[in-house]
Amino acid sequence: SDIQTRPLFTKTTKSIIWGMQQRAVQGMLDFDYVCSRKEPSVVAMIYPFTGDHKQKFYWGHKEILIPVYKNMADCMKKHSSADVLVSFASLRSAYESTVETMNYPQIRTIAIIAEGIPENLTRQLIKMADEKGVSIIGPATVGGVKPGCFKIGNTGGMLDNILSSKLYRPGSVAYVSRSGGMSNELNNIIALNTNGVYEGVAIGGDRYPGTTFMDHIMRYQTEPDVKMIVLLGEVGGVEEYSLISAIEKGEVNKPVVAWCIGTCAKMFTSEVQFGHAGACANAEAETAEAKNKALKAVGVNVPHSFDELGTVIRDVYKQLVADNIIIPQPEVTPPTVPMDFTWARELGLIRKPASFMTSICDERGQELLYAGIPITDIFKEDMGIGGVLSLLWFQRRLPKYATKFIEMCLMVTADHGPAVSGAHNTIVCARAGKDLVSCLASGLLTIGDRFGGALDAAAKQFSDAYNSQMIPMEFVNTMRKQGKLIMGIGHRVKSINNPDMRVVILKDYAKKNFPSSPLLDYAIEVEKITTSKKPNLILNVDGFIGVAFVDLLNNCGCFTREEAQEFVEVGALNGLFVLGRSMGFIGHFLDQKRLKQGLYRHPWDDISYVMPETMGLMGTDTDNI
Ligand code: Q5B
Repeated sequence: SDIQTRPLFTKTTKSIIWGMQQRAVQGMLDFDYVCSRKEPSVVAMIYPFTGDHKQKFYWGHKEILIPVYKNMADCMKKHSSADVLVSFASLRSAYESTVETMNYPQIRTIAIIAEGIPENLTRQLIKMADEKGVSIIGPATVGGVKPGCFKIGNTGGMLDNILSSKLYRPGSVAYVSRSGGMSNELNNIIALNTNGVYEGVAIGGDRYPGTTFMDHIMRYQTEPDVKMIVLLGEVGGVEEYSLISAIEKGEVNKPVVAWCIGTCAKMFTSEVQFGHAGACANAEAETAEAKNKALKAVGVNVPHSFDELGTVIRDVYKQLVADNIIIPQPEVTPPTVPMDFTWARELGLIRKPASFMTSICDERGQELLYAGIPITDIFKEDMGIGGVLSLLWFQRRLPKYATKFIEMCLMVTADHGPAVSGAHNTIVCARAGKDLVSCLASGLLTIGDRFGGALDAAAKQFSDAYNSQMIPMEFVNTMRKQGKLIMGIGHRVKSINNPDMRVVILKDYAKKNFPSSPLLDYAIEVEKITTSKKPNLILNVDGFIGVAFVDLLNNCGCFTREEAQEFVEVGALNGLFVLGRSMGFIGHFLDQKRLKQGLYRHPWDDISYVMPETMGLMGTDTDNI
């Protein structure tokens, strides 16, 4: 047949890949590059599940783009010189896509990688391929390799393997095997014992391979550069007998080394089915032992065991060299292909400073870790939100009373009605039709010195005053003299006569559970002075949490003073209000959506329009201003 006479691959073979197999394609391109091919062997990809686009690959050091087509017809039309299709289609779609491929006469060779295609479908494919003169390699195979010319998909493994098996340049030995895995072994054995592989095909382990041992052996017989043939058969099937009869008829007269795997089957008392679908002896003649014996009988070089295969191959090769049939050529160093970054790092060949550092959470292992503690332990120990927050924010397992205090802070700050600045903005934003994240962000961005964001500044001001041993009165006076507001003091609606129950609850808890609370005591003294001036100048919720948290950090025994101070300086405490109030803002967003509130427009009568022009006009009459 056609396949027995024409070369399947040349130095200019162009192929199309069916399936989004970037790694395999990159492997083929790297192979091409080390083979010193002028152009990549992959010209396009077909992938029906995305639109037409381009994928980036490396050609040596350079980046190249390979087009991906949704539609096979478009691909074939644009790449009419491609005559090989490597199909990575799944076992479900391989039949259909192969039938479709055979509608395009430009494709002469199809490699089918999928395993498990129903045998009746494979037989239909083989029939169609025979009628159309198409060669099918596979199914259930990695494919094959022709050093210096073409590599099907992942055949030959990674680049280091290709280099060590010298697959970048042709040798004189052609092989055929069933197994893809064993073909890699053959690449290695042949490279170690001869001048290398000329071509190798793994026909696949199914009962009905698209092309047979003999298809390839006959091609090797006609190819002048093939000087010896290696066959790695296996238990099951009778194809090895076709070789025997071809040798007997003189149709194959090149030296052949052969071994059928599966001789160990005789050690089993029952019938053995090996990994390949076809690897099962249905008659005595199909056993590996019988076939090895028959091959030997017609002059094939058959080792005593697989271990001896390399030695026998070497002996035959040496004889061919001695007879001047093979003239070993000087080695040429192949071009260097840059190593893949991830692979180089895996091998420990390179190091790279990390762009990011992180110390709170590690999701890479089997289990998520918060500050080194597995998530299952966090639940087992019922650490709660306060425990999680203490790990992620403070990298410590804080005592139970502290994690409970954190949770209480989040609870009391969760919401304070729709009228406060942040909630108002969230509501206006929701009514303008924005989404949850935008509305939440709008509310959060309102948090600042005057509204909800005074915790850290309060902690700092009070700590500085306390640490410099200012008495409360001196602190209040100094701040007034400097014209500065005391952060954490004052409230729009709460006052000494209308106490803020949130603060009352927290104060009660802190007094009962904290080991000591010197800064809180100090702030309460300051509050006595400010409220004596004006009843609303209370220690507000921001101020309370700010100072109480300093006491907690300083006295819980988990931090040094410097560490505690650093948290205040970086602004950790405002985080408590931000986190707590996020609950409320999200609530307001959902509420507005639920109530189907339309666009908000502020009423004119609530805005005093003071135009610069008006002021200018009135400038002559100051009484009007
Ligand atoms: N005076 C909070 O002011 C407010 C003084 C002060 C010394 C002070 C004001 C303030 C510091 C920042 C702060 C957090 C703007 C507040 C929060 C969360 C919330 C909110 C909610 C929630 C209120 C009247 C007189 C003036 C002022 C003097 C005022 N504050 N003196 N130190 N800190 N505080 N923010 O009522 O002589 O008459 O000119 O900025 O801690 O945001 O619920 O609403 O959960 O959502 O507008 O609780 O205190 O008072 O500015 O008219 O001042 O008191 O100098 O004196 P008011 P003003 P004078 S908690």
